[in-house]
Amino acid sequence: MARPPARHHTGVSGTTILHVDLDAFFAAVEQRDRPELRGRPVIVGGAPGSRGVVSAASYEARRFGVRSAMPLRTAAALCPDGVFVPVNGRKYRHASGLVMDILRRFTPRIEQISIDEAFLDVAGSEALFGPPPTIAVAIKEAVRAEVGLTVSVGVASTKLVAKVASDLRKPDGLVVVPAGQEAAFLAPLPISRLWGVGPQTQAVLAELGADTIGELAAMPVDALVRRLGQHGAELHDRALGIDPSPVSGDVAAKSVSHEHTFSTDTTDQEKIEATILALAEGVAERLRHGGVRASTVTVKVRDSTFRTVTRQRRLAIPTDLAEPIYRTALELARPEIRGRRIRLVGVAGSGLEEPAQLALFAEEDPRRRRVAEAADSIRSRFGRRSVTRARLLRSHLAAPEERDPMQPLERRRLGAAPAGSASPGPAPRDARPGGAGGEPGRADEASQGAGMDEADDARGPDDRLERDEELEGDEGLETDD
Ligand code: TTP
Ligand code: MG
Ligand code: MG
Repeated sequence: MARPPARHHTGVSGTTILHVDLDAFFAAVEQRDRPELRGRPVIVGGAPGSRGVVSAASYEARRFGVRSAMPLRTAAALCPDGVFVPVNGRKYRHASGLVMDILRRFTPRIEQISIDEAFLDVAGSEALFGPPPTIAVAIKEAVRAEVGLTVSVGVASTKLVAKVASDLRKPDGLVVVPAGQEAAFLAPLPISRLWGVGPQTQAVLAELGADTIGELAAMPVDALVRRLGQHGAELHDRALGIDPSPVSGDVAAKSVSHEHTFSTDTTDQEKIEATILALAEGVAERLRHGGVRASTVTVKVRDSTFRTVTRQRRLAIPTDLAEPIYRTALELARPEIRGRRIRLVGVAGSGLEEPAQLALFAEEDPRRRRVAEAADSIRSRFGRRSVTRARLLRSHLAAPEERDPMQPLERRRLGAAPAGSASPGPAPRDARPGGAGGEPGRADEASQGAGMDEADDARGPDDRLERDEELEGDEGLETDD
């Protein structure tokens, strides 16, 4: 795979918006789970004679003309050999969560617009993951490997064009529309592909002589406005691929989080705190790559009885550094950990703020920031695992209790502070717990210990606090190692 371009070259193309949509989603989940249904016309919605409508049709069923929202009876008439299966919402929600968690690895700038699709703005992710088409391929591969489903992806400069693009080569499609090509890309397509064009508008436009998007773009705006009012002007813009709406997702409202389920419930304070450090590092890294800072830190602790508590605190200064996140998380978690067998811990940063808003705030220790940025840049050049805790250098097997002793060379390279040191070392990593508590040496060990990357690499599903909370008790989401 091509080496990611340097940060200052990124975003030049401007085509940083991805639209990702699962293929025949509900039907694909059924085919994944029941191999005998693969290659067959699968219709999700209920029994063929029942009164409901089709939720999803596999691509095999679509050849018979079966479509979503069609009465099941019609589907049965069109496709008598179809396999009709009931809707299993819980299963689809679980699969959807796994996919969204994969997308969140690539950027916190994600806007989920339905159960099976989302927009991403990867402008801040190129240094780490490569140019947007490379990210699209990586997403497709990860979803296939980890969830067993295919997605189609559109890459473009606007949400509108990305969405049209993702739909164009389904299933398993990837369509990239280079900047400047938007209008030409849209021109031959029927107007119905445009957002906000229902059958009524379509009829009016047909009357005016526009069946394709290109014909609409070629019409004088005045004529459209006379006939359709302001909507006419908007449609004209859209026909040219113009869509100013940003990907408005997690940045304003959501959080970046990681959590870890221990392989066996534990009372080992040190192990738990080491895990919290690793989770804080993961959260901080993702904040930096998303170009945002968190103003609130949340910690989640679940014990062996499944009692789950979350505690949160606002920071005086929003941050994208591991240390303040770790320190805060630890203070919040300690009273909840003491004397209990712990099953899971999670750390989240929320109240995400963009740099523009942050000029108001004083910069924290600039040296620490430089160290964190150096680590990011090394990771982006040599891969995620080049600067991280020692255990992660070795394996994807991420159990915090697997604490391989560091090689002396690695220790030097990572610049581990001497035992007892409370100041940030010269290391290219930002998570020096410093005086955050605990005895000397413990912090250093923590830095070698657990891995947030397990949330990324081994257990996408448990990665988000919010959704997990929402679906509390849905053990489909609980992923043990
Ligand atoms: P879509 O993404 O619209 O459709 P799809 O994923 O089945 O097929 P594709 O994207 O490849 O064209 O919808 C996602 C899921 O939402 C779909 O699998 C089932 C559900 N759904 C309904 O239940 N009713 C509907 O009318 C539609 C359109 C979708
Ligand atoms: Mg879909
Ligand atoms: Mg969809």
